[in-house]
Amino acid sequence: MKHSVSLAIALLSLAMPVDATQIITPAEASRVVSSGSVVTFAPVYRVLAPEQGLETGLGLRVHFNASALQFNGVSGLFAYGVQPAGEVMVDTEDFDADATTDRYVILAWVDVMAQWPGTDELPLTLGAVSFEVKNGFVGTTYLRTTAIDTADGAAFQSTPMQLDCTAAPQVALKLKGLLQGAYVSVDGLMRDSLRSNGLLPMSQPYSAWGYAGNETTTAALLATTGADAPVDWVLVELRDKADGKTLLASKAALVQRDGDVMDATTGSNTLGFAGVAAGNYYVALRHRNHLGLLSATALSLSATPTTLDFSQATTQVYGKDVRSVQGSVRLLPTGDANHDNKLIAGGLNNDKNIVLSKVLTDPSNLDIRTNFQLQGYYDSDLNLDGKTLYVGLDNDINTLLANILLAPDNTTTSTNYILLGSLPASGSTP
Ligand SMILES: [Ca+2]
Ligand SMILES: [Ca+2]
Ligand SMILES: [Ca+2]
Ligand SMILES: [Ca+2]
Repeated sequence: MKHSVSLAIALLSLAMPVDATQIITPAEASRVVSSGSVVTFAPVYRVLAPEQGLETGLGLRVHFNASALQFNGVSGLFAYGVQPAGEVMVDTEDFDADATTDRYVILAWVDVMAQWPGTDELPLTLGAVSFEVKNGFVGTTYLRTTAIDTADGAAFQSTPMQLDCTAAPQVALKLKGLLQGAYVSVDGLMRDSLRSNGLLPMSQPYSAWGYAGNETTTAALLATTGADAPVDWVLVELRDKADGKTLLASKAALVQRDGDVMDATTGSNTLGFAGVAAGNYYVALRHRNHLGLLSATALSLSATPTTLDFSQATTQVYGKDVRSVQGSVRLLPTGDANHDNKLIAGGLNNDKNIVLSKVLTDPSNLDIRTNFQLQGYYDSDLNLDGKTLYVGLDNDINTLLANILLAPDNTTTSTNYILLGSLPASGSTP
């Protein structure tokens, strides 16, 4: 391994085009992370060069602070000319002029024909260097890159990645819930049509509810397929153990096809609530157009994750159990297009008309047809298939109607029945 790295360094000393500038920037410029979380540093390569940007290669040191970060390994290295990754070295010479970054690892690519990187598709992500934030480290640290050799006039520029490390959350939760609108019983999974149609927003959509969080997700997580593919954004709330109404903390997250709620940024199925002390809290799971649920009792939450699975029949919920029954699983009922915590199909404030008016008033529905299909990420898309549809196959109304007609207390099977959600109102939001 050492031999290859030495070879790489030697070969990089060969002629480089005069005035070439090799540039490394991190895929993410900065991140807020907590103790124990995994950080990926992905160097992105560009070049400013007179001769089509072709080089003999690139040798990088990735510098880090060993008091803050544990080096985990390197994966997904750009293949052309890649050399085996070196072991962790002590930065005695302080190549990056940052005394706090006391270690480095070497990544190197070499091409004796000086055709590197062998592609003109720049910028190029060179790989992923993985670290874990050490327990107990709180503060700011940097991942910096320096070049092993920039011989013969080639210049090197790099931008560090900034990590702001916070204390590990004192409250962690593993939460699960299934959304009826998206649930496909033959699969036992929810559909991810919003994601696969590119409709799922990168930022949390609950600002309209007065939620001011700045959660965002990543292109990599939105590219996930299979049972862990993201279905939609949900809102998780911690409420006061005294009444279940007083909101104490909120977090927007993504729910996966199998119902696991994941951190939108890291993809972890453990949700941490920064700045919340361990203790007893009611836990709510809410969605844009489904009735929300609250835990039956205040749960004891601590740094060790507490599990709450609303999809299990054995999991009790607060108030009347309004969950939809599908075989052995339980679902958050869909249909609350105007999010007033009620499902109404006829009369004042009904959800059916929200869907109808959304379809009829869209400017592209020139003929004002009731069977118009409106593509997009809208609360009126009650089955989360990426389109709002009032009548016809896969319309957004039938499940809403069924939830009302089949409600256990709707003894007269009336379309005017109002199905009240069981989630108690908190503050200004229903
Ligand atoms: Ca250093
Ligand atoms: Ca999962
Ligand atoms: Ca409603
Ligand atoms: Ca739909």
